[in-house]
Formats: sequence, structure tokens, C-alpha cells
Amino acid sequence: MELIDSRILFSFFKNDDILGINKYGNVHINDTYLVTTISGKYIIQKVNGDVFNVENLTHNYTYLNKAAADQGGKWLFPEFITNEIGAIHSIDSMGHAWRVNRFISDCPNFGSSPNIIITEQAGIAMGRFQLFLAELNPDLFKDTITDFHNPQRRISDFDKVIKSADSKRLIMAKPDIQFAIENRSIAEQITTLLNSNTLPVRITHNDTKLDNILFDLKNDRTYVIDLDTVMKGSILFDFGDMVRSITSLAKEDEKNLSNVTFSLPHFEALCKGYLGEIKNTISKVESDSLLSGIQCIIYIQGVRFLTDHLAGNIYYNTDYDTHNLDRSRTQFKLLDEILKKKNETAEIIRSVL
Ligand code: ADP
Ligand code: GN1
Ligand code: MG
Repeated sequence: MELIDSRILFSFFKNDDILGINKYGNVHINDTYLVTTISGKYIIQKVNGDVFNVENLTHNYTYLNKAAADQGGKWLFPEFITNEIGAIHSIDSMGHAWRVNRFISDCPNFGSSPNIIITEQAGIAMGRFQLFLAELNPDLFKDTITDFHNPQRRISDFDKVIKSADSKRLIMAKPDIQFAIENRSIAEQITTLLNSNTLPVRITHNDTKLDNILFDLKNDRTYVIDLDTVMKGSILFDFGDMVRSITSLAKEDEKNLSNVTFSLPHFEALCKGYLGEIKNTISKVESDSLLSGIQCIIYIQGVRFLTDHLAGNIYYNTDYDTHNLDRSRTQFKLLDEILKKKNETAEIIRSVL
């Protein structure tokens, strides 16, 4: 029980007896715990305040929770339980924000896709979530992370770290740094598109990796989780991040790079699922740029992991010293595979839209 300040627990579970608290999930960013009480199970999370603007996060969550409740129907994400004063977050004595949502039991999430059915369902889940977001007023959302998917910011962080990194880390990552430099135009192209103001203003999830979907396999239902980054964004990156996390079939930190390949059948199933749901709302500029979006988000993810490796692992949780380097290598390998299959990829997108 001492894992969490008792005042925080009391603020959410006042009249409920707590039976147990355990660390939960394989997480990169927030601290997550499963709380078992007499009335049921809940997920409680300590927000990483170094990463998120907590005030804006609270603002967005309050709006999302209300919008879903107002629809009265099926929740597409686990409902947030407010605290004793009706707020999403309770703040502890150290200034950390905590929040609670309903635990969805017996619904696994996946680090890599186990089969084509899950792939298509994942696409449908994110597509439906996107349709839900499309009904909301974009101006009511605030940025929880500044420049989160701004490619220029990621490149500039990378350029800075190269100048200050430890020489051993630089030597270890020499071919990876080379790859990042050689493929920089992928990020530059998208920057031109983003700056052209031709993409629709949308609220998007912005962290659509497969791991952020829970699958209720018995009831054929899905839940989208990890809504911390729901804010203004582009479906190019939401779609791209699904492709990134689903089509390689290997884990994000797979060491054996020959296992990291680009599966066209999974890509097709994902397109059917995700693009099938949203195709009536997608603009011409968006559909013409889907391929560039995929390449950009994978490139940027590789650069982000590499930057963190060079910085000495200060952002992502890691299990060992070269964990971020391994993660960045899987991204660059997948990107390389996708670049080789550009024509087939474009043809599948065309056939689904
Ligand atoms: P992070 O931002 O650190 O990835 P997430 O919100 O994705 O945090 O939660 C971490 C893990 O906790 C998820 O991958 C999932 O396994 C589990 N999880 C989170 N919320 C729920 C929930 N409501 N029900 C069941 N499991 C959950
Ligand atoms: C982080 O929070 P989580 O684990 O779902 C990261 C994403 C990365 C992802 C890579 C806020 O996602 O941007 O794509 O790791 N989230 C944040 O696995 O930085
Ligand atoms: Mg997550």
C-alpha cells in the first residue's frame, strides 16, 4: 500500500476498501499500478510531469470524459474516475499528478501483432476513435506536449545531442547516426507539407501504437488507451504509427534485425481496418500523403530512440544501457524495408481508398 501516498488513494477511493496495489504494464513513460478494491479493479497512474503539461492534460481529459459520457453509448476508452472534488487528477505532496480509470479485465494488449485479425481490428479501433474525435471541437483541446510530432524539433534535438554525446556512445551508434543523416529528407518533406496549411485541423490520438489498444477477445470489443497525447495533430502520423508498430511483426526492441521485415498482408489488413473506417472523412491531400506520413513517423521514432541513447537514456524507460539503440535499429530497419516496397504499399492504399 505504501507504493502510493494514502491521501491520493483516499481522494479516489474514499469509501472503498483497498485489497492490493501492484505495479502494472510494460511502460515507457508513466508509472502505472493496478489497484484492487472491494468494488472492483482500477488503473492508477502517476503522470510523468517532465513530459506532459499537466494542466492541459487535465483540461483535455475532462472534455474527453464528458464527451464520451454524453454519448451515453459504448465507451471507446476506459472511463476516468474523478476524485472527491470531481477532478481528473489528484496532486501529491511532491507535486505529482495521479489519475484513475476503470481497469479493463481479461483484455490483452500486444507489443507486436499476433495475427491478421488483430491487425484489422486494431485499425478499426483507431479508426472509430478517430471518428469520435472528429465530432469534437478542436479548439477545446490544448497541447499536452509542445511540438510532439514536429519533425524539425526531433531533428534539432538529434543535432544537439550529437555535439554533446559521450564518445563511446557515438562510436557504438556510428552506422545508425549515418542512416539518420542520410534519410533526413524524409522529415524535411513532411515539414514542407505541415507548413503549407493544406492539411485539415484535426484532433488525433498521436500515440497509436498497437500496445495502446486493449482487445476484448470474448466480446469482440476494443478499447483505446493512453490518451495523454490526444490533441491537434495529423492522421498521417496516427496511421503511420500504427504501421510502425504493427507491420514488422517483431517487438520494438527486437535484437535480431532479420526478424524485422515489412509484412504486406498485415499492411493491407491495417489499411482495410483503419482507412476503411475513416475513408469518407479523409481529404485528398491526406490520402496523397499517407506514404510520406508512414515514412516520417518511423524515421522520427528511430531518431527519437537514437537521440535518447546518445543522451544517456533520459526520456524512455530502459531495461539495459543499449535498449534505446536497439529500439532505434528496429525503426530504421523497418523504414528501409518499407522504402523497398514503396510501389506495393501505394497500390494497397489506392485499392482500399
Ligand atoms: P504509458 O503512457 O506509460 O504507455 P499506458 O496508459 O499505455 O501508459 O498504460 C500502461 C499499460 O497499462 C498499458 O500498456 C496497459 O497494459 C495497461 N493499462 C492502462 N490502462 C488500462 C486499463 N484501463 N485497463 C487495463 N489495462 C490498462
Ligand atoms: C511512448 O507512452 P507510450 O509507451 O505509449 C511515446 C511515443 C512513442 C512510443 C514508442 C508521450 O509511448 O511517442 O512512439 O513510446 N510517448 C510519449 O514505443 O513520448
Ligand atoms: Mg502506452
